[in-house]
Amino acid sequence: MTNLRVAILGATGLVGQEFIKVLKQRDFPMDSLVLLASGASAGKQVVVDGDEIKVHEATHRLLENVDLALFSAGSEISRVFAPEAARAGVVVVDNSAAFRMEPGIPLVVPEVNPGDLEGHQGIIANPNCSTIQMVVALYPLHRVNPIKRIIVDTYQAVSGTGRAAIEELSEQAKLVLGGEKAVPHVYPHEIAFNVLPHIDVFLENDYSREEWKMEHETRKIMHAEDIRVSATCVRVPVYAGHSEAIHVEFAQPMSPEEARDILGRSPGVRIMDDLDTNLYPHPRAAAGRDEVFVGRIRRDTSHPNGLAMWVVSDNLRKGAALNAVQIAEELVERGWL
Ligand code: L14
Repeated sequence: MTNLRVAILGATGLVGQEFIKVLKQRDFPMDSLVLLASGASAGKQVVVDGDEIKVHEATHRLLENVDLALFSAGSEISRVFAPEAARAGVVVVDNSAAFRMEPGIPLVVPEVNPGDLEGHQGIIANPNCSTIQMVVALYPLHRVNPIKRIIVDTYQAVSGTGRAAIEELSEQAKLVLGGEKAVPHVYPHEIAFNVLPHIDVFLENDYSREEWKMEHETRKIMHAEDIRVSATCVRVPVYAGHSEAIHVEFAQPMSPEEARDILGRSPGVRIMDDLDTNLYPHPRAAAGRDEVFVGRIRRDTSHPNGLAMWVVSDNLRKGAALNAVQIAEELVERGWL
């Protein structure tokens, strides 16, 4: 197989930068790497392996000269560039929410539904960060004991929002420690020393769109239209790594030992669960890592068929860039790219 010409759209953003790192770390078979971004970022230099690569303004022409394009520049940009690139024969793995729920567009987590890539039409959607880590942890259990209902509460890092949010958390933390008042810009309220039950916009039914994504994307990825999901998505003053308290109701009872046994053999999962030594996942331990970490696995005392668990993963890696690159690797392996 010949090596691929790869483009990254949104190359200067947090996920864009993570794309570059992950491609390099995994030795992705590429011949060339084109970095694209908005006009505002064009001309910037990005250092890759000691080499400076110039960032170009995204155009249809530049995009159409590659085999694979990884997009993370927001839904609007994806809607402008992805369909045309796909028509020109480029395979687009899109990290935005633009196409995720569109029928016929695969929404893929390689550990769960790689077969959905078959017959793709050029656009493949990368799921939402909170959804990815949840399905990696739950799908192996669902396969042996169907899940009926999921109640999930998230604790999401500010890096999901982007660089401005990271800066806002740092600035506000300094102000608050200095006894001064912080004025919020990125979020509607202070995020330093605070938590906000608000991610993405609020919808008609009073859930947020992030909560809606966890419900609908989970069903699509797991091919489980009957699973009921209720999420509360919360922003916390953490830089990297999303955490989730998950309560699952199965068709039949499942013991914590069985769940640990299954998850211990599941791809992409790492169990961290030893209460005697205070071993459980937390964002500072998960940041920069590839795995979905699972701990605090216990019986849900509120339901005979219930389990409770705590799931943590790096939202920019498995939650975004790593999952997208794994999709591309899967396509290469199966000869679908
Ligand atoms: O990919 O953390 O749908 O504010 C949208 C919300 C990514 C994270 C998505 C956040 C998410 C983002």
